[in-house]
Amino acid sequence: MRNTAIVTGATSGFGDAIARRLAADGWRIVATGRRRDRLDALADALGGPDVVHPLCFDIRDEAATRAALQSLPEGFQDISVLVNNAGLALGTGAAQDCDLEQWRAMIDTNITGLVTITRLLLDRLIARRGLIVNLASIASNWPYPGGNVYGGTKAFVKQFSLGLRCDLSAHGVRVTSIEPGLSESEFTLVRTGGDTAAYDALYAGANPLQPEDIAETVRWVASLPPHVNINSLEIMPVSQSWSPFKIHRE
Ligand code: NDP
Ligand code: 8X3
Repeated sequence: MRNTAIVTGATSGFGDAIARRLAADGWRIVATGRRRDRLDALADALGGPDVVHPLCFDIRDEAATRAALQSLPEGFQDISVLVNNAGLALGTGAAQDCDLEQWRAMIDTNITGLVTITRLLLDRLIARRGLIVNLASIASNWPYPGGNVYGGTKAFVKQFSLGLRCDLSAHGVRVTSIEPGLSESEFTLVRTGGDTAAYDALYAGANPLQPEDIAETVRWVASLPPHVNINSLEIMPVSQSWSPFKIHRE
């Protein structure tokens, strides 16, 4: 009997690669996202309904999230790994120029959606002494211009992960915050509203992380012995490092 992992945001980027990598390791996958055609294609690619169960819902919608989890067929109900990957950034502008709707969408997705599905699955994860892997970001740790609310949501994800550790350690549930840096996916197209020139410029010559790099990290975390917890893991491409503090002069 295969163990079951749920991967949110499995329609592209990290989530798609994580689902593929865990399935290759023998996991059953519950794959979530809003784009049903991509979920169905992923299921077909990974061996059909015995291996992947697609769940199409908007993670910002609590009722839809509850209904989706309640609809899981036998064989996919005993979830022992939750990969909280669904998330997004919207905009790169200074706070004073930002659209409040975009701020709300990031908070509703990256914080409220993540917290909701986590709470709804905690009993199952405790019952199976499971694992929660949360996709935070280098933006959890380092501020940058235009990062404002996105960075705030990812700092929440990291701190929520560490807080969960405190509450769940007595139940044998492991929690890991993964904090990737520059990574090539649809993330930048979503953030810029489909600006392919911005996408090309960001990644040009940078040899960024690829979704498969993050998927391999998640596979490694999931394969560790049950007494080992990776608390947080910051990952950058070699090309990315730090700059000096900036100083604004009058
Ligand atoms: P992608 O844009 O490629 O994938 C994002 C995924 O999230 C998609 O599957 C999308 O599915 C899902 N998603 C977004 N909003 C919702 C929603 N409301 N309901 C359900 N699913 C949703 O980006 P990445 O793979 O790069 O990003 C994955 C995670 O990693 C995010 O949390 C991101 O913040 C984080 N991250 C990304 C980095 C990067 O540079 N790429 C670096 C560090 C962290 P759909 O649209 O079908 O609903
Ligand atoms: C995505 C990485 O640096 O664009 O979380 O915030 S960054």
